[in-house]
Amino acid sequence: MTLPFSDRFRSVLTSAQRVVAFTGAGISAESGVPTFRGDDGIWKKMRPEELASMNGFMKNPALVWEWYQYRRTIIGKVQPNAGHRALVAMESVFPSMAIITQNVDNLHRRAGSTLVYELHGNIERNYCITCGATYRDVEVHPRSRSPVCSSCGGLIRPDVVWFGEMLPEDQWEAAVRATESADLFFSIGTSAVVYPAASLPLVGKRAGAFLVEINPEPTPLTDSVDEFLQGLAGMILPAVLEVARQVRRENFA
Ligand code: BJW
Repeated sequence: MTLPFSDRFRSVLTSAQRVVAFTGAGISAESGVPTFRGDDGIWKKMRPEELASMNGFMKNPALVWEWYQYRRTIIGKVQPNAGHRALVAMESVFPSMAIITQNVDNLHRRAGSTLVYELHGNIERNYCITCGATYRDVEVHPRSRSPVCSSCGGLIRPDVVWFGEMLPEDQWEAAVRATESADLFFSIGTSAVVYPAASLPLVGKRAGAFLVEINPEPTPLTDSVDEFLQGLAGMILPAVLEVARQVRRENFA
């Protein structure tokens, strides 16, 4: 696929050393994982405050568990797609490449990316809200409210970040550090409306990064980016990889 990349973007691809890919639900859409917002998004049918908040969980843990177990089933069946794989392959061009993801689906790690910061947790982990004990697999019985902790009897919840909750400090701080030192920053498949994660692209740009957005639809970020590549991540990222390899070959030949 040949895309009309600007000369400036091609030049940044030639010289960039510190590259960050900031990803959202859109990068996993082509694997078959539903996004949150938009016409086909899961929040067209479900209310986020009931399913992705501590209040919602305390009111109806069984409903929240049903939703997460449903999503786990979907995620367990899908595979990383061409977009995830292109980001892995980019490590051969940009060895210090960092992925900052809002996704909880673990697909970047499953694809093989080396450095992945997870801002909103990981759906494969769970923890007890009372004593903090961690659990990998939990059994959810259809008639129980929620799985409970074998040490203290507290409710177990998925290890994801809900509205009104702080992001994991170590992941957030490492993500900000990578963003502030990036010379090329990609914002991929995110509606860029959920904060504080959505602040990162402009933090990167203010610190000097060339900002590229990949999305089939414009977002609140689009007017501020240096390059808007409109389309599917699974089509555009392999094209970016190809051009990066080509311009670097030409430059170092
Ligand atoms: C494709 C594609 C293809 C489709 N290729 N692209 C200002 C400052 C700070 C905080 C706030 C603030 N204003 C409001 C807040 C609070 C709140 C917030 O941001 N709310 C906004 C919605 C208004 N933020 C929080 O509460 C956060 N915590 C926090 O702020 O802590 C401090 C605090 C503590 C206490 C009190 C007050 C403050 C926590 C946010 C946690 C978000 N959690 C979720 C759920 C995670 C668990 C789970 O998965 O179940 O994270 S919400 C959901 O949204 C999920 C996502 O990671 C996140 C972002 O969604 P994303 O990835 O952008 O997906 P979509 O669906 O929105 O977009 C998909 C995009 O892909 C679209 O653009 C498509 O076009 C595109 N696309 N196919 C490329 N093939």
